[in-house]
Amino acid sequence: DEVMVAPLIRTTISDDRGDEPCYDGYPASELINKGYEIPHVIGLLWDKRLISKQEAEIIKRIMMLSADHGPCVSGAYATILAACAGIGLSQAVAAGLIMIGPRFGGAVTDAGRFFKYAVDNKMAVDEFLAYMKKNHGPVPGIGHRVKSLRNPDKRVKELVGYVKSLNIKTPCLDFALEVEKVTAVKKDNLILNVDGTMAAVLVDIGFPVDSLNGFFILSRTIGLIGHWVDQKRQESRLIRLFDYLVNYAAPKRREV
Ligand code: Q5B
Repeated sequence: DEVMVAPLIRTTISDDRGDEPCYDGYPASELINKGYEIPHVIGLLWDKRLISKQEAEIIKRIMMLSADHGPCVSGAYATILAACAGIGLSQAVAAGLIMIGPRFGGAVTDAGRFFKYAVDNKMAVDEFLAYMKKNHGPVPGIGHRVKSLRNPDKRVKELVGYVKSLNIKTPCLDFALEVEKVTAVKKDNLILNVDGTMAAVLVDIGFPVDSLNGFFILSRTIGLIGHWVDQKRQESRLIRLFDYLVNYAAPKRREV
């Protein structure tokens, strides 16, 4: 006898019940055989649309430029620390991913949200900065620990230059660059950073704000896996901080 049950979940992006998965209706085999690439799969699974060749090229460049930024950033460092403690790949990568947040790498969504808010509401830069200061704090997508006007971020220049060369409308990117002009004068490391640039470009090509951190998470996972494999290959030892790296400010040993 057939029993009717209410569905437990509802999905609108993929279906694996045939002989292969379909992404938003497109069979994976057709996508691979007809010249589509990873950015197209992202477009189908994150935004339910088959993106254009030009949009795919922009996404590919974003991913390549943000795949890794060396061992010293919070994410890579956490993965390396975990790898050296003997932690397995998925957990060590998860440790790195957990670091992606409002200060490091995870400012893409909010940068996109606020730049879009400013553009949609036709805000002037000064008005936007005052609004952010009053209501939200540091502007996501602005500022970098080591990059500055004197030490520019080549990734940002490259992406901006490429997108600008396409002669497409980029209201968010244009606004973000105007914001940088004001903030970087106040303090020279308050530049438009990689999170903010990705965000503005991705909003300009129509990606939903909520998907934006996904671009950093996905790309940086490539680097985090690399760091784990690298430590494994070197048979690296457990890391323990040296005392001289710590400012011991606790009270000196004393009698009870
Ligand atoms: N101030 C990124 O700051 C950082 C301000 C600001 C207004 C701002 C900071 C920030 C927004 C979040 C963001 C993405 C924490 C960064 C990334 C990927 C990466 C990483 C890598 C990679 C750096 C000192 C003074 C204070 C602040 C003021 C700072 N930012 N004011 N709007 N946005 N940005 N994150 O150096 O008066 O002295 O109290 O939160 O977009 O993560 O390579 O490392 O690929 O891996 O730590 O590129 O900018 O300075 O926070 O001590 O601030 O500047 O209010 O003012 P710092 P702080 P005051 S890209």
